[in-house]
Amino acid sequence: TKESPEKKAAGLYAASLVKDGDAVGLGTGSTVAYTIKELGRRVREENLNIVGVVTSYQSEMIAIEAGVPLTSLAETPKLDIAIDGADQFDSNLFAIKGGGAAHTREKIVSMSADRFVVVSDPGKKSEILTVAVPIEVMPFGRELVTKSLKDLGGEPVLRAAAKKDGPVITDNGNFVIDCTFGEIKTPQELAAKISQIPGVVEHGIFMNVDEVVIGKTDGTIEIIK
Ligand code: DER
Repeated sequence: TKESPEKKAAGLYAASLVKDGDAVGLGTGSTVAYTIKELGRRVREENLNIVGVVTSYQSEMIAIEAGVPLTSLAETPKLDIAIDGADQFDSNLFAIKGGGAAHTREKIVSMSADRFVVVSDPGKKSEILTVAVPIEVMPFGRELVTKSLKDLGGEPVLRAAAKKDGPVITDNGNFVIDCTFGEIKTPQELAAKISQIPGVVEHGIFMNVDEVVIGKTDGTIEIIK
């Protein structure tokens, strides 16, 4: 993928927040990939002593390639910091995640951490959340979830795979439905309603973001807390 100075600036800055001895949640996507690679460099060159918990096959492959020592939530249930990207965030730091279909493990990891930092770029900042909400769904419940989302005023679309015939299958063996709701003025209310639908594994509305690091094209960063 081509270099993005904004994503790189945010990713590198977030890696600098990691301290010796930390257990780190390693998110998924192209922005946090910069963070994971930088942590690998710090492990190699600065002898940084950390362990990471990955959130997808993608982050696992990048972390192994970068040389970040890995652990599991079973061995390390309490993390010091989790770092991840997002698809959009609003003025209250509510975020929509799941563009990479990894949001279920991302939410588990981010909720296991004392501090959750989102690495982003200016294009993802929005006064009000408007992008489609990714929802991981048990295939057995797809039809019921689709109908229930329509009853909530959503427009659900089963996520088709790009290089595979048929739907995207997540790392957990499930489908993803992307559901637009127009302007999401009360994300917490919508989150509660979606969570109650039988067959929903997890939705991509995140309400636990502690800070957002926005990278700029000139390599500087802006922090929103
Ligand atoms: O799937 C996710 O939530 C990812 O964090 C993702 O959507 C952000 O990806 P990006 O950093 O490649 O934009």
